[in-house]
Amino acid sequence: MAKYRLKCIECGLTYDDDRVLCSCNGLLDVSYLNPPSDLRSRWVGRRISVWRYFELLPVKSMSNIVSLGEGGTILYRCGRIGEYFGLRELYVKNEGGNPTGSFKDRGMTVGVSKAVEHGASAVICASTGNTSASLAAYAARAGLKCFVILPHGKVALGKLSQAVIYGANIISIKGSFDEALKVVRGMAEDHRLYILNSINPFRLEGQKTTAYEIYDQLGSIPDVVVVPVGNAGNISAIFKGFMELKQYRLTESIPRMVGVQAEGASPIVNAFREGLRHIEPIENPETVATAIRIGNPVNWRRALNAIYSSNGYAVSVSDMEILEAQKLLARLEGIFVEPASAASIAGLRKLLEEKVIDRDEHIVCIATGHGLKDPDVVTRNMNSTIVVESKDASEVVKKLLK
Ligand code: AN7
Repeated sequence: MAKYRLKCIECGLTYDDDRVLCSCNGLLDVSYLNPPSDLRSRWVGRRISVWRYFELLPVKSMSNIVSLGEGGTILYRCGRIGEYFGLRELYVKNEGGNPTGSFKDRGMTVGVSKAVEHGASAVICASTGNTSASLAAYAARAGLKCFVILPHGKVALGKLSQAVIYGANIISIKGSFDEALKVVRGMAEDHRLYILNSINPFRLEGQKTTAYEIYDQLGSIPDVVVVPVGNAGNISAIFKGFMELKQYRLTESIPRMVGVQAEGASPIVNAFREGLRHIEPIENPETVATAIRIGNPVNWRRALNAIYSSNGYAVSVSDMEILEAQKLLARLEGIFVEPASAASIAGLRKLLEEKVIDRDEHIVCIATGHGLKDPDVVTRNMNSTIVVESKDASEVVKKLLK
């Protein structure tokens, strides 16, 4: 690991010792002071995964790593869905291939390793579902107590069952994710509780490896990367990854970063449309994509910076467009993602209409979570079972082919 420093994105104060938040309560960025100059030759011998990039991750010793084998997810070239949208080079990075089925594992392997380094005995998060599933698994792996605070009735079944089976202590609050996060931030003032929401700078360090992997898998930098946005940590982390590749002279360009939000939960898109440098939180966010049902994203400042400074864009999509894209990706490519992930695919049509992308560009959509996370949304919205009374084969065939 290279030595690093933490710097507050609000007041600019720097720290050489580890902490989660600045004394002003601002979020902290990690920057490396002396990364080795032979990064590429160190990486080539290791398989593609989060820890391939150990030199640019803030964990002090490899022996501190808490891992379930995260990262190294497949970057699919999607010719059929590309053709459907009229795009020549469309790729989907399937983060559902991670150990607990979402990109959150990239951040948790680093974040929980840091919790162990700090000697924490309990970890805590608020979550729309995937963060809690991931934290619960990594806490179990590390032997740490885990508390997750969830918005009551708004977490998809697959995610909830993961938190239960991994042994997390589950607290359900009658409120939104944004309210749950506020509670958790208050609770984390007790230093026995180590917070692993995306206010934690070390988690974002793990998530930036998505950018490194895309570069390694494509052998080049794509023109555009499309990311579903909720609390806005992931788009910020991926942008940081690309910026570091450029900073360390591994690449020359960065992609345009495009954020996609659900119409009922789109504070970042609203700010972008108005050309603003700040967001207006949304009081009662609502969308079928419960993972991104977030009205007051904590990483809004970083996300707007990623979008503006990469010459990127932001669009919102309706619930119907999300469900349609989820079905398309499954039926044209055999890739089953949860609704929040399908938002990045749903956004493509608008990006073409608004002439943000053109058909010859290399586009990468991030599919953030596995479809089995939220089975209800599929069975609720698609009635495709044919019920047959008869057990006679020829009767069944007759019914099918009628
Ligand atoms: C599948 O689990 O916020 O913009 O608490 O689960 O980094 O928040 C989940 C977010 C996209 C948005 N896709 O990422 C949580 C949580 C899926 C997600 C997002 C989430 P961010």
